[in-house]
Amino acid sequence: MTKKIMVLNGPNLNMVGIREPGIYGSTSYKDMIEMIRKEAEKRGVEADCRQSNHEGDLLDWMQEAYFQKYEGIVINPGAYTHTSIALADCVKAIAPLPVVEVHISDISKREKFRQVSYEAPYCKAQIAGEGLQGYVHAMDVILGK
Ligand code: CA2
Repeated sequence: MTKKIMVLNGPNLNMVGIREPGIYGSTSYKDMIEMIRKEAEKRGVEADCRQSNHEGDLLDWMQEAYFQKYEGIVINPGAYTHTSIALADCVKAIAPLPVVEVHISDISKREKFRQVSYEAPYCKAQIAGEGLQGYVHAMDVILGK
């Protein structure tokens, strides 16, 4: 059976490419997902890509990845990065399943509130500022490449 990586996107990430192209680029969410799926395929894995504006969905899906024995999780939690202790607890709870946090923009160079990540301390890595390639880089981290 093909190995699976779960690729999660949090609130508003379905809007990339539509607004704020200076920060998030001009590629649509649909095209971004297509690129991630193709890159996963090249690596012999399936990217199971999901997006939600609801925190609980992200928690349910992370737990699902754990129980269904995915290879790992790539997650851009969007603004929940900076607010959610529940997401941080979840990353901790599903250890040792590798979770890699991705941000399209370089959050270290943005507003102070974006420089805080509650889950990053429990993640295998945090990748920020690499644009959409950050998702591919994150899959490689999970695959040990
Ligand atoms: O840089 C990232 O990937 C972020 O996770 C994106 C989040 C933001 O809240 C984080 O601080 C950094 C925002 C998601 C996209 O929001 C949009 C807002 C307007 C137009 C298009 C997207």
